[in-house]
Amino acid sequence: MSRLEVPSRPIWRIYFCPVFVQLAFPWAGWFTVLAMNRRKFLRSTAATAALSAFPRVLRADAIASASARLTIQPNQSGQPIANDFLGLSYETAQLSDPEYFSTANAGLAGFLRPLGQGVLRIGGNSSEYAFWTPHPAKNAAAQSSAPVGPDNGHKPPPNTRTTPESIRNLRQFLDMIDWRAMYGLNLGKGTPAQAAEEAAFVSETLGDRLISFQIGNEADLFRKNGLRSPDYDYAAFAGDWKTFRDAVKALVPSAKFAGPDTSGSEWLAPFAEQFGKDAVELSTHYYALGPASNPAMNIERLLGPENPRWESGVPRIRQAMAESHLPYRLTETNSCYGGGKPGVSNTFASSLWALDLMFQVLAVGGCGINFHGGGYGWYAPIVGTLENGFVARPEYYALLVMAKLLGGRMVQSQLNTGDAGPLFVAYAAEDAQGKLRAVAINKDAEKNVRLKLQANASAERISLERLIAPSLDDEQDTTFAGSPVGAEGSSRPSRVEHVSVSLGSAECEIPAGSAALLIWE
Ligand code: BDP
Repeated sequence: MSRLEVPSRPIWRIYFCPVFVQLAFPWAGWFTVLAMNRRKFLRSTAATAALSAFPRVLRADAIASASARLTIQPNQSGQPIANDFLGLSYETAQLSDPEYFSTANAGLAGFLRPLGQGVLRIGGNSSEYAFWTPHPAKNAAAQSSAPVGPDNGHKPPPNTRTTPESIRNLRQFLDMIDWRAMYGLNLGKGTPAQAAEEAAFVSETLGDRLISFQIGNEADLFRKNGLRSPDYDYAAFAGDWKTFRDAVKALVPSAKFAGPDTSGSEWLAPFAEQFGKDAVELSTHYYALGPASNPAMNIERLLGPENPRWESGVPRIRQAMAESHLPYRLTETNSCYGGGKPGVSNTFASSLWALDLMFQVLAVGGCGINFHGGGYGWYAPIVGTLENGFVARPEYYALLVMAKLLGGRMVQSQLNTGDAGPLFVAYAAEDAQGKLRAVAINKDAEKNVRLKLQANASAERISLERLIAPSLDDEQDTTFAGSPVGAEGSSRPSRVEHVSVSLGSAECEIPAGSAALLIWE
C-alpha cells in the first residue's frame, strides 16, 4: 500500500462497537443493545475470525470491572505548562520547498494555531545534508517540492539547498501562526563558516521568532551513521560544537543555542556543564520504539507500562537541569524511529501514548515537546501537501487535549490505580485562572475503569470531554469532545458530558482504550 492510500475499514466495526456507540451517541441506548446482538452474530462469521487476531486492541470485549481513585491537592501546584509547551519537528529538507512554510500554506497553519504559541523545530537527519545557498543560480535545477516526511535512516538523505527565500517565507509563516522556531545547523557535512553565514541570515530574518540554534542532529550517532569516525565521542563533539559556536558568535554575537540535541541523554550532563552558559535550553530526543522493521514493535508494547528508554534518561535530564539551571525540551520525539510503523504509529494508540508522554515530560520538569513529522510520515501528527490539503492523524488529537492545559500548571495528585492496573494513568492540573483540570488515560484495551475523583475544589460539576476512537488500532475515526478535526484544523466540540460533584467527590467512567479531559466548573 502506498503512503497516500487510506486503508478502507469495514464500517460495521465502528458502528457496532458498543463503547464507541455509547460515547458517540449517548441517546442511542437501544442502538447499543442492537449492536451487542449484532456483535454476537458477527462473532460467528468469518469476518470476525480475522478480527479476533487482534483481541488486545479491540474494545468490544471490554470488561467493566476496574476502579481507580485520583486524589487531588489543588493548593499544591507544580510544573508550569507554558504557552509554548507544544511543538512540532520537521526535517530541514522541507525548507528546500520555500512554499511549504509560507503564508501560502494556510492549510497547515490551520492545524498549528490551535496548539498555542508553539515551537517549530527544524532539524532531523536531513539537517546534515542541507546546505545554505545564499545565491542560488538562476538556472539551478529546481529542487523537489514533494513533501518531506521523517527520514527513515536507511541511507543518507539527498543533499538539499536552503535559500534566503525559504527563511523569509518561514518568518512570515511563523508570524501568521504566532509560533517561534529552533533552527538546526549542519554540523555533519557543513563547515563552521557556512553555519555562521546561515546563522547570520536566519537570525536577522527570524528576529525574535528565533529561540535558538542547535548544532548538529543526534551527533551521538555520528560514529554509526558515517558522519564521523567510529571513535567519535563526547570530547570530539565538544570540540566540533565549540568551533561552530565560535564561528557563529563571531558573526552573530547575540546568538542563542540549545543542545546537545542528541538521540540519547548520555551527553546531556557534560554538555550542560561545559556549554550551559551558551545555552538557553537543553535538548535531547526520544523514540519509544524502534526500529520500525522489528515485528516486536507493536501497539501493546507502545502502550505498555515499561519505557526503559525514557526512564533511563530521566535521572540524567534531572541532573543536567539541576546543575545548569537550564530548562529542558524534548526537541524530537515520536512512537517508532525508522520513519514510524504503519498500524502502530498512525493509530489511535499513538494518541494515548503521546498524551501520556507529554505528562512524563512535565513530570521530569520539561518545558516543551516537539513531535517529529512532516510529509506522509507514519508517525506524523499532521500529514498532507499544499496541493492536496492536510489531515490530522490520531496523534494530533493528543496535542489538542494538551492545548487545553497551556498557560496553567500541574497540580499535585495521588493516583491509586487499584484493580485498574498500570495502564491507567491520570494527572491533575489547573488552568491560568486556577480552575482545576484533570486528564485520565486508559491505555488498557480491555478494562473499563470507574474513576473516583476527590478534590477540595469549590465546583458543583465537572465537564468531561472525551478522546475516543472505535478501537486502539483505528486510523481514521478519532474524535475529541465529539468532534473530528477537519480541513485546515477545523473542529466543533459538540459533546460535553457533566458529572456532578458532591462534597468534593465525583465519579466517571473511562472506557478501555480512551482518554478524557475533566474540567471542574
Ligand atoms: C531521528 C532523526 C530523524 C528521523 C527519525 C526516524 O533525527 O530525522 O526521521 O530518527 O528514524 O533520529 O524516524
